[in-house]
Amino acid sequence: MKLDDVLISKAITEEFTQDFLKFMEVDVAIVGAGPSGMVTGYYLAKKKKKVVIFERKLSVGGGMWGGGMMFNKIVVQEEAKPILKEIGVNLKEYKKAYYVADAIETVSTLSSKAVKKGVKIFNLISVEDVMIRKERVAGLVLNWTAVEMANLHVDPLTVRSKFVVDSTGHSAEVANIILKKMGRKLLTKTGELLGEKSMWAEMGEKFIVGNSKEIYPGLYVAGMAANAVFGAPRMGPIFGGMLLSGKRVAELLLERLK
Ligand code: 48F
Repeated sequence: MKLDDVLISKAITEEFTQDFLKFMEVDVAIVGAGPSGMVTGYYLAKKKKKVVIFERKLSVGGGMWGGGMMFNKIVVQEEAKPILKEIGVNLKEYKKAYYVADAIETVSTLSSKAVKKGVKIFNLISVEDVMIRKERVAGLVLNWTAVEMANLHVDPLTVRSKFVVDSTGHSAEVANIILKKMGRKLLTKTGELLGEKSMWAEMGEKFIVGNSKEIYPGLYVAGMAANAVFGAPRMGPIFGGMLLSGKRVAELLLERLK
């Protein structure tokens, strides 16, 4: 078969553009394709919601690839086992109620299942701002990560969504945008972003699901960002809370989208 270089280029350009146009107006726009964001997306797409995830980096998976200190195993507790079972990740019971999974298998299986359920993931795109309409978050403002890295003076583009999820991990970037850029209060005790506390697996995991909720009209928070917003501890390489948090936010959003 004779290959035409330009035809290959046209295929990529046309198909990407079609996808990008299709996902410019969605039910839920998720910021960050770490474990919590991908689980949120998976459970929303399972119920046929239109979901897009924007991921700054080349790869999805956030902080999961490296397990703990680059030993690429993750630990999950009993409560999160059903999520990994449903997704199809192999688990080994290490001690009663402590399960170990391969980090690479977990990220690759989770991203594959999310995408196959209908979640659209755009990588290499950074969320740099939000669209606020009628005192609620109504979409995201995007730019290429390469533009951000090179500090180029290029204007962004905007997508509209019924809801936004901040699953950007420790940096809680969307929450920070609301606070710093808009100067508006979050739905926390003080209205401020309370900041994550030092590592404590038990407490971090205990609080994360309760912290996974709406933090500004139209904006939900999932994963480590939830503990950062509400001043709870980080939990290190136990990932059950990330998965449960993602599922919780999907459940809350499914109620709102009814
Ligand atoms: O950090 P990350 O994995 O978040 P998570 O789902 O999981 C946290 C754990 O990995 C770990 C932990 C568990 O004990 O504490 O840290 O809460 O994934 C966050 C993703 O968001 C992307 C970032 O590149 C990463 O892949 N991200 C962050 N800011 C932006 C973004 C942004 N402004 N635009 C797009 N993507």
